Amino acid sequence: MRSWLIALLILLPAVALADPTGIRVDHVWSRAMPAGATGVVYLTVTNTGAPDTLTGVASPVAASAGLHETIDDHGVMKMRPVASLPVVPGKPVRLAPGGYHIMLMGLKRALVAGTSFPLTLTFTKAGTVAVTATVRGAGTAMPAMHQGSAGPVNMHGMSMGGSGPK
Ligand SMILES: [Cu+2]
Repeated sequence: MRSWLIALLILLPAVALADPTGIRVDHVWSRAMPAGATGVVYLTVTNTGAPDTLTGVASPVAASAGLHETIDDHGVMKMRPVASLPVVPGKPVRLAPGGYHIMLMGLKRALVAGTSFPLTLTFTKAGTVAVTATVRGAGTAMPAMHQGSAGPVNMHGMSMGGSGPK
């Protein structure tokens, strides 16, 4: 009886913090970037509730933010905006290098390794979920497309201009 009570007391804070919608976001990380550059955020979304959809992202550190997908277009790696991402129970959605990611356009301040910054994700059912991204060093397994000054800029000019070669 007593141990049952203790267990309940230990569990209570966790229950209070758990999102009733079943959406959980973790492993939220970013890369060190100078102010004015394009930043990137990776994370994992798990859902233990009803099927939901990730429809938007925002962060006070960037002028704008959006969901992106890296695709292999006949051997050429490109990025394109993604309008929404379904988050189905039992199938964690992993935003990771080489696949889905969050792009931070127009960084208002430098992202310094070892620091963190806030980010909000918007879901159709769960609404707005606030998370914290941890900044890792720039050299952490960075995909080629995000390297150098020309990479991200050219990528976005190509993928967003909608005038790519047919
Ligand atoms: Cu991107």
